[in-house]
Amino acid sequence: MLERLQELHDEAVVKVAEAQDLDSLQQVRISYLGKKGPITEVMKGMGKLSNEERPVVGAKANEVRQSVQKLIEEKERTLQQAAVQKQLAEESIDVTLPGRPVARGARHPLTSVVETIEDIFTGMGFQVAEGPEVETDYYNFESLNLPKHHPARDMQDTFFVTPDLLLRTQTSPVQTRTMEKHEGKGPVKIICPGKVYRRDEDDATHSHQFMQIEGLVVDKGIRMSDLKGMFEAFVKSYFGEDRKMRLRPSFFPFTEPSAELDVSCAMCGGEGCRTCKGTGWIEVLGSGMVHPNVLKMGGFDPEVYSGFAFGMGVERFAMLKYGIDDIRHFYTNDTRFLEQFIRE
Ligand code: 2NL
Repeated sequence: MLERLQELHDEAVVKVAEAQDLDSLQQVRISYLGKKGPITEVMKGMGKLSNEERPVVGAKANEVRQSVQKLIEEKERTLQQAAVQKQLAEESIDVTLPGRPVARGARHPLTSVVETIEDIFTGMGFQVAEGPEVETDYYNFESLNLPKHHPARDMQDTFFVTPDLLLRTQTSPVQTRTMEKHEGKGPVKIICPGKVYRRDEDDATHSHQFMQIEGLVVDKGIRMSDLKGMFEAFVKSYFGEDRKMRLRPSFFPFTEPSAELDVSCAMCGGEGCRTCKGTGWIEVLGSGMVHPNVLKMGGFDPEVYSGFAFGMGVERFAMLKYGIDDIRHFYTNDTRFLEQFIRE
């Protein structure tokens, strides 16, 4: 019996060593230590033994049981650890792998231009003012010295919503609204960026919706030289120190006198080329001294106050800055166009 027990022990040692996973180890446990296992069988037969033999065989049986039990437990721990290691290896994340690229957005070029111009003017003490895109005939035309049937209204073919409501054709109504709020007391120093609308056929240089930035300064003693000095600072800041500027007489119903601002052509340095149509100059904005009627309608006494105003097309500035040849690129949302403005 002692030999049989030793045999069983040695067999079990081999079986435990062979078990490759927890399931087969469980099978080994059942077959050797279970109620119907061979060790139990041997122990059942112990009744037939003599009083001398019984404790010896009993002790051996227990020893074998405990030894096998211990081996199985050790093996179980090893297999469990191996299983955890395997799972960790399978589920591990390689933190050194490069990430999947994320599609980056870009500021729209018109937004960039508006922000740049806003920064320059706020740096000179201007406030940014905004107002409605659906305007009354009064604020869009009347208050700007364009009474009904004034021929200059033809210059701006208009989208009407009702006979009295329209999509603003310029941002000037924001300026007259701001003047009203000041109740005749200066200074007013604002720029008004925003969308405006005109009934134009869309083509490479025209759009029925575009963006404008207008500026207005009203105070006591404002003169044409103030307008010129401010333009000098603006041109240097936006276009660069090396650019020259000039004012050229012009006409607008809301300013008198009126002047257009030209900047020397960056392409040819003022020599004359295709971009500047051989003149050496690029027209960038319209301006002038605020017409006394406009001051009056804004609630200011033109005998006491004076002012200057200017207006520029944002698309034109962006086209000059980035060399864009078709205004429609700004509105068609072609990502191949927009992606070119992603900054690192
Ligand atoms: C242009 C010319 C201009 C103004 C806009 C203005 C506004 C008020 C009073 C007087 Cl409230 N003037 N705005 C003045 C001169 C020119 O715009 O060619 N814009 C694209």
